[in-house]
Amino acid sequence: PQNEIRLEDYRPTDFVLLTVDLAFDLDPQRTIVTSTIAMARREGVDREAPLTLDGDELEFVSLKINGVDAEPHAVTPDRLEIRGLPATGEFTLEIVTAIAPASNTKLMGLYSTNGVYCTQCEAEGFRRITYFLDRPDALAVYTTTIRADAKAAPLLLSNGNPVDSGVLGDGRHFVAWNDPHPKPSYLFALVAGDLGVVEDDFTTASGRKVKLAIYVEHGKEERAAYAMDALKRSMRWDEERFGREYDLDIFMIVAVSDFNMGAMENKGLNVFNDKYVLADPDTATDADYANIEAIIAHEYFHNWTGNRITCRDWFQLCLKEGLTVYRDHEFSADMRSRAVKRIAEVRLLKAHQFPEDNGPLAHPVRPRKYSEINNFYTATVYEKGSEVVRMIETLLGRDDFKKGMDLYFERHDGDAATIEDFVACFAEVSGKNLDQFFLWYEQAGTPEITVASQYEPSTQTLRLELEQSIPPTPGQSSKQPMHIPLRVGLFESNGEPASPRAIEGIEADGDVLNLRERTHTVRITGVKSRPAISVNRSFSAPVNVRQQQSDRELAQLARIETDLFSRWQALNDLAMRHLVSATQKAESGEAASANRELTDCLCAVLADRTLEPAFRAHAITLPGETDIAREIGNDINPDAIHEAREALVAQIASHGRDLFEEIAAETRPAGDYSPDAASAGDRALYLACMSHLAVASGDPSGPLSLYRSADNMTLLSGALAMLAHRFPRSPEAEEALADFEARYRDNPLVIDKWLTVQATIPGADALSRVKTLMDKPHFQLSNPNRVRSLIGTYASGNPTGFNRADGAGYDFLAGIVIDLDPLNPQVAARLLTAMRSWRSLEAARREKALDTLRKIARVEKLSTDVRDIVDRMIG
Ligand code: BAL
Ligand code: ZN
Repeated sequence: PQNEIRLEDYRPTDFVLLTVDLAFDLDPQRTIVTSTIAMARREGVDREAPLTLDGDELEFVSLKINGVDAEPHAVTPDRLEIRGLPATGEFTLEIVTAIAPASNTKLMGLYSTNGVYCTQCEAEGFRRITYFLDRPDALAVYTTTIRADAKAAPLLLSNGNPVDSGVLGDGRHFVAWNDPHPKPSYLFALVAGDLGVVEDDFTTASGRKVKLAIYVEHGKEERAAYAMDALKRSMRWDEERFGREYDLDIFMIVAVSDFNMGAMENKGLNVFNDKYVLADPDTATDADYANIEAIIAHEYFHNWTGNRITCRDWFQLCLKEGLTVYRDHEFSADMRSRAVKRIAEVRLLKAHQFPEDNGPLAHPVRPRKYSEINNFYTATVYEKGSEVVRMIETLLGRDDFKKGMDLYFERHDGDAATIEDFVACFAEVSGKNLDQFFLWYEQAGTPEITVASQYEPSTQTLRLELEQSIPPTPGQSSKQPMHIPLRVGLFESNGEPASPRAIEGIEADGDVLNLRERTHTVRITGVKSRPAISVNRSFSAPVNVRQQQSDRELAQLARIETDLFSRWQALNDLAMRHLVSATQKAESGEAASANRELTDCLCAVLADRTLEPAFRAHAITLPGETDIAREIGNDINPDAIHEAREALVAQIASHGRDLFEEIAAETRPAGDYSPDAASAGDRALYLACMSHLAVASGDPSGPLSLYRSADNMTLLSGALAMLAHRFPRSPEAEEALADFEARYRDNPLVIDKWLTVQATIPGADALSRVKTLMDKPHFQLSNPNRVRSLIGTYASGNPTGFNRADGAGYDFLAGIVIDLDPLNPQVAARLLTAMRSWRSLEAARREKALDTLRKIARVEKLSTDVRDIVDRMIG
């Protein structure tokens, strides 16, 4: 593979950075960057060793060494090599480069978006600004001076605290910033432009007053109120839960409309995709509010997990990402319902990470090699990385976990650390050996645990045979057994939790069984009746469980489990089982049979008013078509899955019709909109009922009147989706789609919802719809949000529409990827990952998908991003 970088090749830099002074003379076409770096040769390094700095598409202007003009030994847009530097002591380089923010379509480095200059430097964007040691272990204190036209850019922001400002000639002005905390270049940020601001303040636990500012386009200030509230709650929570205080005088967030990622945690100056800042009831759904809360928290939490303690190298990405996702999950669980949050997390993990782990792009949570680091900002590094941290908490218990985190913060503050450093803190405070556990970072693939059970009434003994296996993944054909913390619950025939006398054959800690061997035979005594067995409670480990269980046993668990997550899991398993067999029937042309056990069970949960509405909404939401495909595993026919799922939805809708009427009446929203979790749960349940009622009646007038009367975006977009998906091309659907477009044509973020709803209408027609929408003025290939909303959701959220039997969906995606690649390779590569499960399709589609991938691979000038993905996918 092209330019493969390997973990084992890591070595420290030959030169160390001391301070970095940056001066920007901003101009859209030709910005001049003067970088003055104080540095020194590292002790013990060969006195002749050259200094090689990274660049990317840079124009070199000049070099000075210790203030004297100098010539580089070699210079290209991608690299600057300097020889003859002093053998000992400090020296200064002054490097001048020229860049063109207005023509930077890759949105990496310094670019302009809607008239605002902004930067994105993670992972390797800083080298698109100036030649540098652009790697996470090269830390320095930065001072940044920004000079710009005062009218075009009244606002000049960078990391740290403002230290100077003034007026220059020619209508220009300047602001200087100093960031006292040493940081790597990927955390550098600059923003300049004319923006509105919302200001507030926060007093830290030790009594320091911090200024808070959120910058948005003029006129959108009111839509930043929820983000500000979420920020203050995040700051307080990190103090209370982890003892982490903020460390600068000012914390700033800037919302921009062209952004490759969701957001970026630059020190003191977070830059956000505006989708994750702007919200009001008229334009944002409950899901948008929840995402804003989570992402504001995530970026803020990076201030400690990522910024104060950063990564030694990019292989350690999960050190900051997995841990920070774990922290934002815990924050949301504390702000909302813990069980419902866990269900949503696991749904997301299974929808995104499990397929990644089971396909050609599978990689360990800490990869050992990469050729393009942009392609490793994955569900595995983030979501599985978070699950691994959660397992450490499960193994240690909350107190020791907290002690381990305290030690990590204390010992590594200011460091560029490794996963070994992190795990060692937990081993040390708990005295536990985590060597085998470390395999979670090193072995890819979702472990599978099979559970067989036998109950002997005469001895009141339950025997469990537990076996773990981890499927082969690219580059890892055989795996070692892992240390898996598996929570197991037993429920006696009277529905009460069993209280076993003893557990033998495995190390048990409360309800956690510590699997360490390939197989364990476990004897549990003192179980008075044949129990229902609940495995992987609260999803204690990111594994697949294969268990011999009757429908009756699952239905019983769905009624009696005390762990709410596991109640949902039991229901989901029951539904999944039916859906898999119904898909097989659909493939062979058999009609779907009714499943009373399942529909009764779902209705019982729906009717249980002691359960929170958000949980009941999850409970009656069947596994998605992609989930069913994952469960089936191979020879997937998406049309058969769709048919089977639709048949079950119809059965549930008609069986539960009266109940849906009743619950819809109880949860019908009244009063002013509030984004709190309880109100959102009511709306989720109400919409689920309305959707089933629309199916039961076959009549679009219900969703249309909901659409017409909706006074917030959650209900409005919910009704729009019901109309478009359930009654495509009906006059009612057309009316609502036209109305929505007319109402929100000036609000691109809301138009994104309109694009998504149409891109995900099931069936082969989706492709022509998507093509038509691409010609609308709303769509721009240069804007990542538009591309993801229309093409991304078509390719990854519309299994029947995208996996057309004629392969036209794949060819369409390939065309877009090839067109987009020269403009924005990062987004192009991400789009292509929608095809990562191509090998599990049935033979005809598989052939077509492979043809398409080969077509892309034959394109000569592909970016490293797309080349890496396509090569790994073909394998
Ligand atoms: N560091 C990239 C964006 C995020 O994960 O917060
Ligand atoms: Zn992050």
